[in-house]
Amino acid sequence: MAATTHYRTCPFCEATCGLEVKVDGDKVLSVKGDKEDVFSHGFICPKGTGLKSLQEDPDRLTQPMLKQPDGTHAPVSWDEAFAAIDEKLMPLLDAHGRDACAVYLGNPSAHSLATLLAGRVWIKALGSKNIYSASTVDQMPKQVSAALMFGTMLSVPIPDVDRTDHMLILGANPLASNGSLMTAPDMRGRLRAIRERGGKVVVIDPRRSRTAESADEHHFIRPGTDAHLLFGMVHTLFDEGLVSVSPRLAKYVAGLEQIEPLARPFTPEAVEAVCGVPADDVRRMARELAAAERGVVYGRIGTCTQEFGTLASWLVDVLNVLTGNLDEPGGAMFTLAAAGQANTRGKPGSGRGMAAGRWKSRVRGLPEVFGELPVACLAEEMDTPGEGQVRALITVAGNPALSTPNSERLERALGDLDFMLSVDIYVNETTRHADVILPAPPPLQKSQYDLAFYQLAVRNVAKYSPVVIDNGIPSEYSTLLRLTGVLTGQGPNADVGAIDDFVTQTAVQAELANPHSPLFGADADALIAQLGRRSGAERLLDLQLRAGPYDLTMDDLEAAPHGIDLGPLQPRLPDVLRTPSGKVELAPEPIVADVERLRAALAQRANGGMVLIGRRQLRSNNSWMHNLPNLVGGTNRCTLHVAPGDAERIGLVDGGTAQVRSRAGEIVADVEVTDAVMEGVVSLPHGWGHGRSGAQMGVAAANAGVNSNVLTDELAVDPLSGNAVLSGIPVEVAPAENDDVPAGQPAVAAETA
Ligand SMILES: Nc1nc2c(c(=O)[nH]1)N[C@H]1C(S)=C(S)[C@@H](COP(=O)(O)OP(=O)(O)OC[C@H]3O[C@@H](n4cnc5c(=O)[nH]c(N)nc54)[C@H](O)[C@@H]3O)O[C@H]1N2
Ligand SMILES: Nc1nc2c(c(=O)[nH]1)N[C@H]1C(S)=C(S)[C@@H](COP(=O)(O)OP(=O)(O)OC[C@H]3O[C@@H](n4cnc5c(=O)[nH]c(N)nc54)[C@H](O)[C@@H]3O)O[C@H]1N2
Ligand code: SF4
Ligand SMILES: [Mo]
Repeated sequence: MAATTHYRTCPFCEATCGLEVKVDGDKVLSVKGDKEDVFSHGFICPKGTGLKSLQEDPDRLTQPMLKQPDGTHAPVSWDEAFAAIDEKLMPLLDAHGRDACAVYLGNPSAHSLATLLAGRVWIKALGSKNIYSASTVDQMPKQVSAALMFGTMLSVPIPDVDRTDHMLILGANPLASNGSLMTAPDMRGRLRAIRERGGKVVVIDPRRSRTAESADEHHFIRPGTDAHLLFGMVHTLFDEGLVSVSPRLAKYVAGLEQIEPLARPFTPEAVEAVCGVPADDVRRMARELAAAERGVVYGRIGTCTQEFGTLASWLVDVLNVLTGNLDEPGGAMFTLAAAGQANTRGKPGSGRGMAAGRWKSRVRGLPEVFGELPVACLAEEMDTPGEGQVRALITVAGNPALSTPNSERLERALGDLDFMLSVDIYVNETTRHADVILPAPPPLQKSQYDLAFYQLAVRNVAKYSPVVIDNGIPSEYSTLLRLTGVLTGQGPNADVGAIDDFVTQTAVQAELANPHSPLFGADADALIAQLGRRSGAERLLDLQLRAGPYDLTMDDLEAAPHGIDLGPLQPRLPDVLRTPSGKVELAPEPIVADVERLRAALAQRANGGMVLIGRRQLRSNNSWMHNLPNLVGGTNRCTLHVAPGDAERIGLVDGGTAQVRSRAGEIVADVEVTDAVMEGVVSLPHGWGHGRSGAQMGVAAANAGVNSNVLTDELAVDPLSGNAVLSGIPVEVAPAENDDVPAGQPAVAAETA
């Protein structure tokens, strides 16, 4: 066979880089950046080549796995696997009701067209209130603040990095993560360009991260206190007469008058005592932001996975409004995606607003948000007996055994389930508990369109990548539709094509009946005929494109393998809004009510105790890329970063080990002494802790590390979003007592990951 060249989007992170992939049959010859990609222009990070190693990974599943009586997993046919699901799951649902089966959707499911589009179908067919996802260990606070302020959960204002002169970054390290809630390939180049055009980049982080290192200015902050700092800046703007909301913006904003009184107690001096940023710097940062012609504040996971996550997420956009930077070029803008965006659907300019609190979790009574419950509640829903107890679990592309708080409790509960099904690519820490594991195709064996991340991009772009290598693993779309067949009582061998036709017809009917759709009133049969030869996820995407704000179809995307550039972000107010008032709600009632908690915390001074934070590593991807030999090792190791002063005080040495204990658990970690982390804070990356019995990931087991989520506390959540607090966990740190614990390798030159 001859080598062929294919262009496709990398699915591993939010940056959506274009890759050039050369294959010969099913052998991958090379993976490079696609120089002609309209968005990434050839940029690629070290993980991009993981596409090849993942394709070749002998541990990756290619067949369904069935748990045997002795607890091991053995390969079976698809028919046998679905027969087992039908036989075990359906009687359980009949006996205990639909809520007895919980769902957990992991991060890669947000990167997959197939799982996103099928998700609406099979989860509805299951009909459970116990829906969980990685969102509540991630960005849920931002979704809550965005929905309350602008009306939908993905109406997140995106930094217009390519036109800004001043960028204040809190709790994000895009030089390692490659950007999040800000889809932008090559953040290093984009941040450098800000400085080259005379602008300024300021980073707020308890660690001197890669991004902090390359910025103009970096301030350490005590973990979990960003909302205090941001309120101190808001206070300064009012105090010094620096609020400048343009007349255009003022027309669309409600609640402005409530902000000044809310900010009053948060004087720069008062917040300094809590967050550790000097009052003069707080004032200066506020003045510089206000003075910038085009400035933007951007907060990411460090501002979300904390005690005041929703407040901090809200204050980021309050500052963007008060400095006149919302919806302005170079400020924080709303992306206009080609497909699937809720804020382009329905009547422009107003809507139903945020949905939350329609039901509560059984044990702790935490409210549902956007149809899901906090994953911090999942273990207790499984291990607390009584009416409504969760007895079964379906995971799709998730590894909650490593990624969610108090994971030891969760793992115990997983072991006690009556039934568990996973759709995944590995037998790992989570799926080893599953009765049935259905394999998902690896990236080169599936098509891609980033339905979610093109809604959060710094430019308007659209790109579709077809399957490169077809090795016969069914797409997750058809696997999950086959599961729908089981869940709707059609048995294990339902006609997936018929379910797919039904799904498409239902979607077409809904579109034609929507008076605000460009397809309103069209003829259903004619439209279905136009959707033509495609089926499955592609056909649904074609429909969404036709119903979207650009004149695009799947044919257009297929004809543009390097993507379609739809231009820089444009002002979208007021049409983007879906709040009931038709305004930007600057002071939403639930958030205002939570400010009192933040004010009370002004009295809390640091008590001298240590707190734990995480960090992301350039060559990792949460928990699941540690089996790729070209990525693990070297600086990509699981080490506890400790500041030199703390190490000396506690008696820790570089290359030694430390015992770290929290309310939830205890671990022993290899120590790396580095002044990149502030005093009083230790940092451990998440996603490690491999090598568990029953898992089948040889390379990961040899580079096991320890699981930071043994230490995080499932009882600590941000009340408005239910998001887990993963940053600022109180811990006790001591030299490891026991010398048989494997000691750390000699520290490599301290990587500021
Ligand atoms: N302490 C701490 N914990 C954290 C974080 C933190 O910063 N600190 N970060 C949190 C964040 S932001 C996130 S998003 C979560 C992630 O939490 P999860 O999504 O639960 O975890 P991942 O490690 O992303 O695991 C992804 C799973 O999907 C599988 N997989 C990979 N590709 C595919 C595919 O194409 N199809 C299918 N079906 N499966 C696939 C992998 O084998 C793995 O089992 O972790 C969170 N946990
Ligand atoms: N290489 C790589 N890329 C990834 C991932 C990965 O695992 N590896 N994961 C992907 C996922 S799922 C996500 S969600 C994104 C996340 O993308 P980012 O939000 O950019 O995530 P991080 O790189 O963890 O950066 C968070 C920063 O917040 C800091 N921080 C911790 N606590 C606080 C705090 O209280 N206040 C402030 N101001 N800062 C704090 C940490 O020190 C860290 O530097 O990355 C994605 N990209
Ligand atoms: S930055 Fe993200 S999308 Fe780009 S190559 Fe790296 S992992 Fe893939
Ligand atoms: Mo994430």
